[in-house]
Amino acid sequence: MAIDEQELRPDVVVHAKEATPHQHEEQSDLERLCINTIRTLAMDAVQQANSGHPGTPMGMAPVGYTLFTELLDHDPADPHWPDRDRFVLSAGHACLLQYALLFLTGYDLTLDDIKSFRQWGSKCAGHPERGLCPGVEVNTGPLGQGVANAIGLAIAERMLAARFNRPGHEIVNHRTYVICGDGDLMEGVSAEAASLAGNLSLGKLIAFYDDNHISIEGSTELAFGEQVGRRFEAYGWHVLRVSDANDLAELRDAVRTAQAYEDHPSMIVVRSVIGFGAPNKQGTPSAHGSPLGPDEVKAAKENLGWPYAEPFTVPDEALQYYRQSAERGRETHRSWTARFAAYESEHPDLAAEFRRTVVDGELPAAWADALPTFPTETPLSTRVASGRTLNAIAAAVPELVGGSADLAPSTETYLKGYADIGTADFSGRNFHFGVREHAMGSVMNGVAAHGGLRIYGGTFFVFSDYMRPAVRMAALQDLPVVYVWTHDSIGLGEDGPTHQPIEHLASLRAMPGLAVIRPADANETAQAWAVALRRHHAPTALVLSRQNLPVMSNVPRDAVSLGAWVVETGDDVVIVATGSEVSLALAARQQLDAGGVSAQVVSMPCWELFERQDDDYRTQVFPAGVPVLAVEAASPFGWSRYADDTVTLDHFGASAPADRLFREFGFTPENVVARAKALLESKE
Ligand SMILES: Cc1ncc(C[n+]2csc(CCOP(=O)(O)OP(=O)(O)O)c2C)c(N)n1
Ligand SMILES: [Mg+2]
Repeated sequence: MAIDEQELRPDVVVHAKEATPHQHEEQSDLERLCINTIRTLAMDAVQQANSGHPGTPMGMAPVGYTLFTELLDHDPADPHWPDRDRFVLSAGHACLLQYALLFLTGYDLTLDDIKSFRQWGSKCAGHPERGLCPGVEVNTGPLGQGVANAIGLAIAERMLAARFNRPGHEIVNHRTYVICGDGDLMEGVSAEAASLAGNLSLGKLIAFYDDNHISIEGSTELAFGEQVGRRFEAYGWHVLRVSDANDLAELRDAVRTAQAYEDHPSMIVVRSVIGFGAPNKQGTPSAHGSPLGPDEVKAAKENLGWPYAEPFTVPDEALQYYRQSAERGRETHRSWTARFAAYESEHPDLAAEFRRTVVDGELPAAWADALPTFPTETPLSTRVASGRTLNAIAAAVPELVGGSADLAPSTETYLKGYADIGTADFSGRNFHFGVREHAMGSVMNGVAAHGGLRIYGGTFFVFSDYMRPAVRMAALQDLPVVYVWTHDSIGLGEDGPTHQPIEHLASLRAMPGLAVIRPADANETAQAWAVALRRHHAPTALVLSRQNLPVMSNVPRDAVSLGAWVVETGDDVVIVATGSEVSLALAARQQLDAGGVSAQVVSMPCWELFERQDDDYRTQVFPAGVPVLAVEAASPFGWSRYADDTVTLDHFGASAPADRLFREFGFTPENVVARAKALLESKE
């Protein structure tokens, strides 16, 4: 049933009266009990924590119930089973919906975990956390990103299906479900990603939109009166509508229809009532994000026909039903294991490859032999060196896939000789993310969270700002994604200050868990890729030059993994630089030498990795008592950690050829020499 015009009334306002609960004929007593178990757990947990969001778990409880007991192919005993369906609660604030369902269906989560919701050490954190709570595929909470993560998960499924399935052997074949709310769909990132998903004709993805007409400040009419379903239809999604979340028959019918359409993603717009059952608060923002209060909890339980006075009551019949429902997924898992064994005997090499990439997430043996060494004769930009490295290792690392936000020719991110990922075609390796940096970052997170692929994404470094929310989520979740950020400084020249990063290095270095690598030349760049791919549980940023840089001959094999290394030794002063400024530091060293000053030049591609080195190594790089001058065409912020003075930029750039900008802003050997001498004098 396609959405029809009359059903979409932008002027609908929910009145509490309209939302008065009724005993739905469509629900059996057991179904109602099971659904109300979610609602009461959510109310009680928020009440106990005195913090949290009861409203949406209550409103969407029937959807969660149907999804977890009838739709999801999942095995609570093995949350990592590779062919499980994926579920993302993009509306992460409603996490009690997910926690209740994970506990009830038998994941390694107890009622005590739910009782300690939002407390120190609980698996039930304030928002769902991957790795902390079994069954949580991705961290959600920053609204909108979960939708894009789900799209990444669904893309990974199609890509792995294209790689591994063979006639008669469908070993990758699962769906991705996402629950999202008004806030998710107000956020641009969900629109960016949904547009991409539509363009890819990404079937096997079903989104439930919790159309409750309420967000924190009041009715969604305040800021979000559009016809969301229409918008998704325009993106190329199938849009279906369920007029009442409590109508399980309508819900099942919509899901069946959505499942049957595998040629496009589906959105089921579910009209629900936030805080359903709470007589004085349902349908209003006061049910969104604070405890209902003891009186309202009591009234809600009465209103829902809940006979148990004790908080956190889980009726035996309900628990039993939920636990039994998991048998369906367990059976699917068992049959998958048997099917995988048959696949393994017919296609042993593919099965081994599946185990290596999807199950173990390991790199192939000897892949690093494919890493190139660049000759010193020809200067090369580090972006070109990155592109050549990628292409050199592509055959050896088949799980390496990626693309760019419409900048592949500039970011050098294209894998030559490999197909594109296009409409309903997922056999290739090159993504076209479109000009959608935030979605690119979030889709990358979904692909990485799925497992089986190593993904990179590129854009200009200055637009890392547009990706940053997703970068933070990658770092928070230890996801092994690689950012290829080129045009890394005023060195990009003519495009001017809008395109010239200044504060980006400093701000990204401040992000826990992210390794920011700014290689000085082509050989450091090849090593940077090796470091990035070996980081199986953390994101890496490669910050690369547009302009050509001299290629060094003496880069040791561990130059990048150590974070910093001594390019030339010296006694009087250390000049530490990164990226394009390393060659500048070397030129300054020569002039200082002629003037009788002995300078040590340090290339410091990665602060984060240097911080892990022992004191011995650190004092080789920065000998005690020797003054340090840092040279970097970026903000000085942070350099006081290592340096006594800096040649840096504490203002924006300008539009001009790069050479002129470097001269105007003091990035010349002469100025570095003068500043080094001044530093030495100040220390005398
Ligand atoms: C990016 C982002 N901005 C703001 C918030 C804070 N926030 C949490 S829930 C919410 C309202 C969401 O409304 P909706 O999705 O309709 O959820 P409902 O009130 O229906 O549960 C806001 C603004 C957030 N979590 N993420
Ligand atoms: Mg809402």
